[in-house]
Amino acid sequence: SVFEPQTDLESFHTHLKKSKRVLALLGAGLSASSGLPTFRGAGGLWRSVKSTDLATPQAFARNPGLSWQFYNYRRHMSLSVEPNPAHYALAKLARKMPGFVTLSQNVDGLSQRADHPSDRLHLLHGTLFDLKCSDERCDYREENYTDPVVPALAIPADQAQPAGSVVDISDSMVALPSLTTYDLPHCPECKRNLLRPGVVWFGEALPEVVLNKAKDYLAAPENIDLIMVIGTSAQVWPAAGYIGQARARGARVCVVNMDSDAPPGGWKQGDWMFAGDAAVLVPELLK
Ligand code: BJW
Repeated sequence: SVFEPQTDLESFHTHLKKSKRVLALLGAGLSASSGLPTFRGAGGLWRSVKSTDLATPQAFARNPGLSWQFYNYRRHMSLSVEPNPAHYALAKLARKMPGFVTLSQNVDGLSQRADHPSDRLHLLHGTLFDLKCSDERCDYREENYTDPVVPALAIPADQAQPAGSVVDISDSMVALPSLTTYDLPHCPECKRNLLRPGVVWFGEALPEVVLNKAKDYLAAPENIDLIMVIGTSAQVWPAAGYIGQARARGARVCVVNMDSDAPPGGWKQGDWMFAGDAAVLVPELLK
């Protein structure tokens, strides 16, 4: 494109200081240095299946046991790691700036654990720690941090590692116990169907309350000063579309990504690109 993004902290700090309405769009790269894998690229395979192929209603219908192994493991890993300095820096900005809103694609619960104010943390793709009935006609939902989610999904301990470590069942060379439907979590309300994780799979609608929060923020008469696009490949919709919508309301775009050629829809004058680890860069940017 005609414009090269700015890369200096100073011009970013100057703009942030003047900003009143700021959005952050978060993706898996934010939690990478906490030790959680991203979806695309290295680490995006789970037992030689693409993680994104497991994130579908079809994968759950075909093999609910494998799907639950995947999600129970992700819950365990998410609970085992800690928020990193970027999660804390974003939470701090949210406490300081009433016009700051986070739209997170992450389901790992790390922003919540960093004390991000919940009224301005909108979870576009749900969370691993909500469970709901897999039958849409049943409205059962619960918040659930039990690890393992049911005893049959307990991950074997890794004897070669420090106490508390589990074997890496994302590696297809590691044997998985075989499961029957009976072993999986069931809905206590309809007592017939399986529970499923309260995340948004491909082809499913995002939570209506969350869509409405984003829509209201973008429709407000006041301009948006800035959107920070942190650790996301911005390939998944409607999340990716918020970048263009924020631009249309006047926002400058600041991308923080390990991969320096990840411009979401090309650069415009006044944008920033900070290439590197979000856990290092975001605290510098928000200092
Ligand atoms: C670092 C780093 C470090 C690494 N520091 N950076 C319009 C056009 C085309 C298609 C569609 C469209 N509208 C809807 C669709 C269909 C579909 C879609 O978007 N498809 C595209 C892939 C083409 N969207 C949907 O189906 C959505 N539903 C919907 O729109 O409903 C209505 C409808 C349906 C069908 C048709 C039309 C309308 C739902 C999307 C749900 C996405 N769900 C998942 C799984 C959640 C559950 C789970 O966790 O298992 O969400 S998929 C997966 O991708 C997950 C993520 O939140 C999401 C985004 O991934 P993210 O976070 O960007 O991760 P990566 O791995 O892609 O990128 C990581 C980045 O970090 C990289 O750039 C690295 O470089 C960087 N990085 N380490 C900084 N240390």
